[in-house]
Amino acid sequence: MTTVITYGTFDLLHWGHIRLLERAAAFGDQLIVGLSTDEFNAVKHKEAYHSYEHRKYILEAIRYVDKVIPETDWDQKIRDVQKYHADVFVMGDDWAGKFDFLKPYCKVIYLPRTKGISTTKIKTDLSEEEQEAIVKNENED
Ligand code: C2G
Repeated sequence: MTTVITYGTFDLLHWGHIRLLERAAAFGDQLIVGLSTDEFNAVKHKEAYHSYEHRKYILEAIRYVDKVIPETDWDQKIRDVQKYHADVFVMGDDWAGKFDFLKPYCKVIYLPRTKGISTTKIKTDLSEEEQEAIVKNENED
């Protein structure tokens, strides 16, 4: 049994996230996702739209995901790799090199990040569309 582990916020789930999970799962028989808690997101200077419970509910519905565990701090990865006997650690390459300290414990793989989509882009695009609608309505009034 080859176990893969990855971590993230996975807010406003999009196809870039799914591609990461799909590719990560392909490295083994089971995929564990360390999901950032709302409190840890604050540490990462991120504020998720969906709560931890809802992001967990969504991830658990994905065929590539076998288990979701809370990510509460930067220092839990070695403990998690040992606790869950993870053989492979996978992250998008926006994190390339940042988790090489795991190499003595498991295989470390950074996958190319999916271009053209991000949670930030979704929020920005929707905000701009809303602004354009407001301006259009004002011009029509
Ligand atoms: N990702 C991707 N392509 C995108 C967007 C995200 O491959 N277009 C990947 C990221 O590289 C990451 C995973 O999807 O591996 C989750 O992304 P985020 O939810 O943004 O995770 P992040 O905030 O980077 O948290 O301890 C690690 C951190 O918790 C990672």
